[in-house]
Formats: sequence, C-alpha cells, structure tokens
Amino acid sequence: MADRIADIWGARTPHGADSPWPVRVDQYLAEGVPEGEVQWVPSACVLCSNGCGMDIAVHSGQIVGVRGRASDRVSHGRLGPKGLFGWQANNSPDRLTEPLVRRDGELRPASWDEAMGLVVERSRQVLDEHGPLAMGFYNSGQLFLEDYYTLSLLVRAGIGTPHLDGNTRLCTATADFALKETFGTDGDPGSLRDFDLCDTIFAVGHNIAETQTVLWARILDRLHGPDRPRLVVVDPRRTAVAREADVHLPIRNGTNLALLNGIQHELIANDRVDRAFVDAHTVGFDQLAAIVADYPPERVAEICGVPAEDIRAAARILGSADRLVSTCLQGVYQSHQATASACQVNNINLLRGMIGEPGRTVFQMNGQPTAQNTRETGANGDMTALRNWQNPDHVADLARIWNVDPLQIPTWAPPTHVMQIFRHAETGSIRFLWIVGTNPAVSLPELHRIRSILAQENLFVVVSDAFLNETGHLADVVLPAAVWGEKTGTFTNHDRTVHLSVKAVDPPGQARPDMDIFLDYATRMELKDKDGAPLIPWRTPEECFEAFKRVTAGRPCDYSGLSYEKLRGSPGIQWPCNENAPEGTERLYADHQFNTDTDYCEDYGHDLATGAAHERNDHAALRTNGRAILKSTHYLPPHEAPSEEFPLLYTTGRTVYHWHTRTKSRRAPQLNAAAPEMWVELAAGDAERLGVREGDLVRVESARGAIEARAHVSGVREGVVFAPFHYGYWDLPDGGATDGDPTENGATGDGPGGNGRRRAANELTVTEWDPVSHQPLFKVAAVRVEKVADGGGVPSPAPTTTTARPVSGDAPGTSGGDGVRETVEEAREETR
Ligand SMILES: Nc1nc2c(c(=O)[nH]1)N[C@H]1C(S)=C(S)[C@@H](COP(=O)(O)OP(=O)(O)OC[C@H]3O[C@@H](n4cnc5c(=O)[nH]c(N)nc54)[C@H](O)[C@@H]3O)O[C@H]1N2
Ligand SMILES: Nc1nc2c(c(=O)[nH]1)N[C@H]1C(S)=C(S)[C@@H](COP(=O)(O)OP(=O)(O)OC[C@H]3O[C@@H](n4cnc5c(=O)[nH]c(N)nc54)[C@H](O)[C@@H]3O)O[C@H]1N2
Ligand code: SF4
Ligand SMILES: [Mo]
Repeated sequence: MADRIADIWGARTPHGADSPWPVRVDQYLAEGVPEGEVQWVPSACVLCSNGCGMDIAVHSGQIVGVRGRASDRVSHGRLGPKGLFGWQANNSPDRLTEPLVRRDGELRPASWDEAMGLVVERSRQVLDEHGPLAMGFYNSGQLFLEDYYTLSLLVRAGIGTPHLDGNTRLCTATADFALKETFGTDGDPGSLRDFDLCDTIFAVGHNIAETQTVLWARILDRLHGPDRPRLVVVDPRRTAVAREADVHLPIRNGTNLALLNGIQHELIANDRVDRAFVDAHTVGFDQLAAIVADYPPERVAEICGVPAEDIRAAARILGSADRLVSTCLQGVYQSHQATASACQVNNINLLRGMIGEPGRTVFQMNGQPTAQNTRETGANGDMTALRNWQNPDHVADLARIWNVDPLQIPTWAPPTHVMQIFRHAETGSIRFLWIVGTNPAVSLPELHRIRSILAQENLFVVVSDAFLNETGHLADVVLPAAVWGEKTGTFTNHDRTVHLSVKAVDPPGQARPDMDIFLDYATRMELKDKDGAPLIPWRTPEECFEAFKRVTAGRPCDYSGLSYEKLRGSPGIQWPCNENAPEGTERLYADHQFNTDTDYCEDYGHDLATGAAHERNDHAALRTNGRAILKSTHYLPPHEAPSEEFPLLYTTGRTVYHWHTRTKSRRAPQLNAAAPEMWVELAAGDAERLGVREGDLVRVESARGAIEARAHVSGVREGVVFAPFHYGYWDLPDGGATDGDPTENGATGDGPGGNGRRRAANELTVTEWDPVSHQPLFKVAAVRVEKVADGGGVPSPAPTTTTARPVSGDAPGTSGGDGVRETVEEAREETR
C-alpha cells in the first residue's frame, strides 16, 4: 500500500519515446469496505482538466472509493491525490440538502417550491422593471456539458441578456483567446500522447507537478526513462517541475512577454526557423520579426531578472528540438498581456514548424475539469459550438437550430465578462445575479469589494452549490446542487477527450442536478421558442447531449459521432467525432490547414496591445487562406510595479493538496491534513532582511488590504511573495461559520468573532484584466511584508513535499495517504 500524500506521483514506470506509457491502476477504497461487494460505475475525475478516467466504487448506496481505468487514454489507470481522496466530500455531513431562503436577515430552510417561486418572482420583477440587462448569470468550469448547454440556451435565447459568464474567465479565457487568435477557433490541437513522443518540453507558468499530477507522472516517466526529453521551465518559483529542468528561468512575475519575445529573437537570429513551414502555413512573420528584433537577450535579462546566458541556453534547446511540446497555464494567463504572451508560445511552435504531428504541439492548458464545455456550449462569453458572435450567418444558424428570432440572441455588444458583471452589480444596473458552482467571495480579486457588492441591498443573489460556502452566506436564495457521482453527464478535458460520467448514487436530501434546476426555472418562467413551444425541448441529460450533437455538427468541436452508449466506460474519445472520424480525432491541423477562414473562424481577432476587436474586414484583409496567424506585440510593464511603499512583487497560486476554495478538498481528511492552514512563501534573502524566520506570523499588505499568515521560507525568487489562494477569509459579515471557518483548523485559535484577521490571498489582488481575454490578474501586484509575531521556531503549515519544500530542510515530511493500491501492468498497445 502506498502513501500517496507523501508520494504524490506514485511509482515510476519509465519508458522511451518508442514504447507506450505503461499501465498502473491506482485504487483507494475506504477502510473496511468489502471489495468483492463493490459495484463499479464508469466516470472520470472532476478535480482538474486532465480528466483522468476512473470508476466509482459504490456500496450500500454510498460512494466508497475510486480506481483508475486501465484502458483510459488520459491516465492509463493512474490517479493523483485529489482524484484518490477528493470523493469523500460527496459524503460530507455539511452537504446542502434543502433550499435556503433569506428571511429577516437569516438563511432559513425552505421547500423547492418556495425557493424557486421566489427566484422566479424576482426574475419577473427585475425583467419587468429593468429589462434583460438587469439579469446576470455567473457559472462554472465544474458542471457537466448538459448543465451548461441548458443554461446557455436559457440565458441567451430565453432571458436575452449578454451578462452570462463562467469562472472560466478566471481560468482559461486566455487559453480560449490565444487559440482563437492563432488558429482561428478554440480547442487544443494536440494529444496528451505527444508528451510520450516528444524530445523537448517547454513549460511556461505551469506547475504541472502540483496541478495536473497524473500528467506530471506521465512526464516523469519520460524524464526518468531511456531517452529523456529536455525540459525548459519558466516560473518565479523553484517548483518540482523547475527542479527537473535543464534550464529554469525564474523570471520576475509579470515579464513573460519580454522573455518570449527574447526567445523568438534568438530563434530568428540563429536561423532556427522552419522557413518553408512559416511561408506556407502562417501569416504575420515580418511584423513578428520586426518586433522581436528589439528583444536581444541582454535587454530581456534586465527586464526579467534572469541571466542572458540562460535565455540563450533555453532558446538553443527550443531551437534544436525535433519534437517540441509547449504548455502554458496561469503564470501566463493571470497576468497583464496574458493573451499576447500565450500567443507567443503558439508562435514558438509555429516558427519551428511543430504542430499537428506526433510529439509536436502546443497546449494552451485548461485548469478546471469541464472548462472546455463551458466554452463549447457558450456558457461563458463564447457563442455555442465555437460560432462567431460577430458573424451574422453564425447567429442566424444558431437561431434556426434553437427556433428563435436571431434578434432574441444578444449580439449587439460583446458578451459581458465577469469583472464587468460585478461592476454592473456594483453600480446597480444588474439587479439579479445567479451564481452557479463557483465561490466568487473567495476567488475573485479584491475581496472586500466583492463582498460589498454581493451584500448590496438592491442585488438579489441566488447561489446553487453543494455546500454553504462564503458566497452562499451572502445570498438571498441558496439551492442545493447534486454533484459529480450524483448525476449523469459528459465532459471534455484539455486534449478534447470526452468522458461520460454515470450517476453512481442519489444526491443527498433534496439536492438536484443543475440541469434539472435550470429546466424547472425555464418552465416556471414559461420560456418559449418562436412557435410557442417550450424553449428547452429536452428533459434528460441524454436528450440534451443529442441536442448538443446537432448544434455542433459541422463545427470544429463536432460531437455528432458520439453517443452515451459509445462513451460509457470508453477510453475517452476526442472531438471532432463524426461520420468521417467515428473514433474521434487525435490531432487537429494534421494537414496544416487551420480554422482561420474568415467565414469559419470563431473570432476576427484583436489588437494584442489594446484589446481592440477586429472586424470582419480586418480579418479578411489578412487573406489567411487556412494559414495560422503569428500575432505579436511589444512588452509593457505591469501597472502596479513595486514601489518604496510596496517593495515586493506578489503572486498567488495552488498547492497540490487543495482544490480552489477547498469546499471539497477540506472535507477529504487526507487532503486537509496535508495542508490545513494558510501560509505565505518568502525567499531566504527577503526573510533575512525582514527579520522573519520559518513559521513566524507575518502581515502582507497591498494597496487594497492585508492578510496575516505563517511565513514559509522557500525557493521562491528573491523579491517575490507567493500566497496560495485556497483559504477563505476568517471573519464573516454575519459572524457565521462557513467554509472559511478557521475554528476547525485550530492552529492559531481565532474564529469568527475573533480578532478579524484575514487570510484570503485575494484580499490583496488587483481589479484589472487582460485587454483581450479579460482574464483578471492574480499573478501580479505589489506588497510589503512585516513580522507580526514570533513563531517560536515551529515550522509553517506549508506542505513539504513540493514547491513549498523548505530551504532549511528539517521540517517533517507531509504524509498521511496510506491505503492506496498501485498495480503496475505490462505496457499495453496504445489506445490513442
Ligand atoms: N492541486 C490542484 N490542482 C489544480 C487546481 C487546484 O486548485 N489544486 N486547479 C485547477 C485549475 S482550475 C487550474 S486553472 C490549474 C492551474 O494550474 P497552474 O497554472 O499550474 O497553477 P498556479 O499555481 O495557479 O500557477 C502556476 C505557476 O505560475 C507561476 N507564476 C506566477 N507568476 C508568474 C509569472 O509572471 N510568469 C510565469 N511564467 N509564472 C508565474 C507560479 O509560481 C506557479 O508555480 O490547476 C488545476 N489543477
Ligand atoms: N488569487 C487567485 N485567485 C484565483 C486563482 C489564482 O490562481 N489566484 N485562480 C482562479 C481560477 S484559475 C479558478 S478556476 C477559480 C476557481 O474559483 P471557484 O470557482 O470560486 O472555486 P471552487 O472552490 O472550485 O468553487 C466551485 C464551487 O462549486 C461547487 N460545486 C462543485 N460541483 C458543483 C456542481 O456540480 N454544481 C454546483 N451547483 N456546484 C458545484 C463547489 O462546492 C464550490 O463551492 O479561482 C480563481 N481565483
Ligand atoms: S490529475 Fe486531475 S483529473 Fe487526474 S486524478 Fe488528479 S485531479 Fe483528477
Ligand atoms: Mo482554473
């Protein structure tokens, strides 16, 4: 039995590029469960975008464990710590089991009829008095495709408001936009198998080891195998990924674009460009070359704070790669110039002519398990099935399928991004806000502002969730949602692999699937199509999936060849899947024809510097003719640079053991025990200057607020402070105990009603966003740090297994995941 809290990635099964990734089946069952009596229900993990295929163990009507599916194309049987232990949250006694309605200032139990009656009454009132622009909907990257598609149709064609967005705006909006800018439409072109086949990996702002642990296990098996790929890592922290790198560039946060321009400078200056490919399959080279000419390594070294020689070394590795896989994630996306930077990662692969072929691709990674579906269904700012909201033919086509007047679908203005939705709520123009499967009171920037918006008298807030989280505490109505394992539906990971997750158990109490709640709302609102029939014609997830197949037919994300039957327990099938590709499609753009045709593309593109949206004519003038677009622009410094008052750079992110605002992971005992409490990371030099030792209590302050936490002296870059964003705030407006309740964490002893100490990373972050993708900036701000109290030499509660490995080295190791069985099997022939 393995301790998979201590050993995050499990046993190595090394292999070379010429052999398939071996199978290792990871299984965790609750203690005492009679294995022979367990029923296995096919599903996939929903605790990150890797989407590992897994089976759910059911006994006596309860989920009692999980195991990886050996045949799964994504995981080959493996699961990471969250996958192995996270399911326990489903069984938590804290689950919401009945609707709650605010009466006399307090949330009180109510019947579904009462709660939905109130939601509908307020919707009608707001619509009558203020029109559809006063209605807002903010959803998730963690529901199922069927939930999103129902919501998308309901809001776009039924309510008719442009104010619909997903928390994917905080997460993968930049991935989405970078793919659209370069390749014409959303959808990562590559296959996870490309990691098995490549000879070089370029990871930018992506802590794969902690955030996609099974993918990292896959990469480790190559790094520790016979023909080790080379690895270049860009991250201000010495992550477990960086520790494996051939070249690690610990740049100042906020300087990605300068670095990426510099690397392209080197590729061009040293003639490492595949000119034949670039000429035949791209547009925009001359402009790119002119811009990056201004970024010689010495200048870049100064901006980024890394040696020029290391930049050259990185460029040499990328420039001599034969099979290059590049990836980026939040270190790129949650910054200013996010889309601009992400596009440069696309450019590097294009300059090298490495796309659409085995071992040659770029991953604009997702984070949340079902973020891809939020985008495909249009439950974020996109138009359903990667249509272009600026293209009247696309709108007309969608209106025809939905049987509504095209004018009913709001396309007169760009879809509203969530930061703007909250701004409208702040000014009072949005009066009704339904928040589904996300916890903005912890996950949006500048929390004191978000709390005050949600608490506003003239804003009616509805929250659908499985738990009463910080946001629920500020709601007028709370609806109990069924989650993964308790409903049937599909979702799609970052290499376009679709899985079916089959309902394994009943939801607790009166909790209901989100799709059912939306259908109930649509019925009560009497939403109709243009012939007076119910707007949403389906009643079951499978009927919804069939409808989604029709709306995607002929679009890049073509689901028309899929079915629940085909997907049940399958290895996972990658879209497009249709008549021509009945088993799915492993790689997009294998013919080097990109989706950039003006009539077909999802977006006419933007000016990367200003975010100005191009129009049809601008796009047509590029004469792309199926070629990819090399977009480029100059580096600009972040607005909030360190100053005398706030001399340090601030950045935030994740630890392997927690999922976001911890509504699930803190209810899995092994995960919670591994990272029970907030900490902040300081570099050794900074700590010394500040007179701070490991475990001391420090105060971190920005222009917007302050937090207090134990200091952890780690391998973060000098001048940079890192905070995990998982921990909610301490003192609640109503003094109640919530997900942010510190009393159970114990360690420092304050609780609600205590000294009001705040600990949430987002108290400090800025209200600002990338001009193209509108993704907020969680990775750049300026702060100061001071010591508040001596820790008495007791180490901080940071886990010691990963990035947060202490520099002093004598802290006890994080452990406590005993009972996991790992079964290594012989390598199987590849399922693709
Ligand atoms: N354990 C765990 N796994 C998760 C999640 C989770 O909550 N917990 N969430 C999932 C989701 S939704 C997402 S979006 C992904 C996120 O996955 P990642 O993007 O890998 O995670 P982060 O920790 O947010 O940020 C990645 C790295 O960016 C670095 N960084 C910070 N600033 C900069 C910068 O300016 N430039 C560069 N190059 N790097 C910088 C940070 O040091 C950090 O190591 O993880 C997914 N997987
Ligand atoms: N400072 C800082 N802030 C960040 C980030 C960062 O790196 N730094 N990362 C950003 C990113 S990438 C992300 S993705 C966001 C995540 O931020 P959130 O989305 O706010 O985080 P979660 O805790 O995952 O919230 C999801 C909620 O949905 C509920 N839920 C789960 N399943 C279901 C379901 O099936 N139905 C319903 N109705 N509810 C469900 C959960 O109980 C939980 O309350 O945070 C963003 N905020
Ligand atoms: S890598 Fe992601 S999808 Fe796979 S088991 Fe871990 S959390 Fe789940
Ligand atoms: Mo995310």
